[in-house]
Amino acid sequence: MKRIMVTGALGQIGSDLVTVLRQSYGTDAVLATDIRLTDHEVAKSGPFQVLDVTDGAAFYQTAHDFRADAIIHLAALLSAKAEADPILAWQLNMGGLLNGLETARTLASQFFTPSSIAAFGATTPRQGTPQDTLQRPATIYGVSKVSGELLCDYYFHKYGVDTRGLRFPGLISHSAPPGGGTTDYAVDMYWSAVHSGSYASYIAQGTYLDMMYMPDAIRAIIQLMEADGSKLKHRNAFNVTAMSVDPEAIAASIRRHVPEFVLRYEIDPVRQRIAEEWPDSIDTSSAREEWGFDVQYDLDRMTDDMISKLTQKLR
Ligand code: AKB
Repeated sequence: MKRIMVTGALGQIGSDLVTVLRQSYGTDAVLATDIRLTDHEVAKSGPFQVLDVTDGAAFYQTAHDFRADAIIHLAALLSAKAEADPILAWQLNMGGLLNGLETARTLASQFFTPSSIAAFGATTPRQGTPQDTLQRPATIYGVSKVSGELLCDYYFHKYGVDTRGLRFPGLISHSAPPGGGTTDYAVDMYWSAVHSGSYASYIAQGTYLDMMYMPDAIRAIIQLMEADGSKLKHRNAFNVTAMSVDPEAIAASIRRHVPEFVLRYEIDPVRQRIAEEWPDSIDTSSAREEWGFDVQYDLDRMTDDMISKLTQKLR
């Protein structure tokens, strides 16, 4: 049976992913790790270990002791937080990744890590952004994502490590709040719609970004990890998305449930600049052709589920 170790497991992706992995592979077959122990359900519902991914010896020892066949490395600083502390971003995002890859090489484990639409830049085609294209990002987060993609490909070609990755758009989830991203305005908008009926967006009207609902992101990770490696022409990392939206489009979708919802704008120049560097909509044909990527949630279906789940939480 496959044994999977997850880093950054108490974060936005990890919280949902570990729950689904434990349902599919068995509770004891999935080790959740994070920099600190909190009273998070994921830490209480199965194996959990505190791990600082920048400590290479600890990374290796944890994976070795768990006998991990696969490592899903999620621990990283997101775009806005990274821009506020570029040195820490580089040390965590690249140092942690290198430790993960070295561990996977030594233990012959499969290795997954997410990339992001941040790996593109202002000179990348903005509409229908191809899988293979110009990648010259100007944010430290973007620089770490492109470097990470290249490093993962390097480990695959040089050492045969089975590395796989996805370029995630903004991910929207009702179960865990995001931390320090640029696309997080979308999640905040849903929370605010249910809690207060109004929201001040830090991203401007007309700024289109790719987004995806968390259940589709989790399915995509598992589908790619289970895909036949011999059929993959790309590895790090595949373009994936479900929708291209601006704040007004999300607000209109929310108003089908909360008609009085008010959307205002208080633009944050840092996050607006980051968003303007990212594509409007990316092309997912390589992911569809090479391993059958598909999604179940468009904007309205996602909104229906988000509003229903968040309203249940309020009761
Ligand atoms: C962020 O906004 O930083 C992330 C991402 C798109 O990688 N959600």
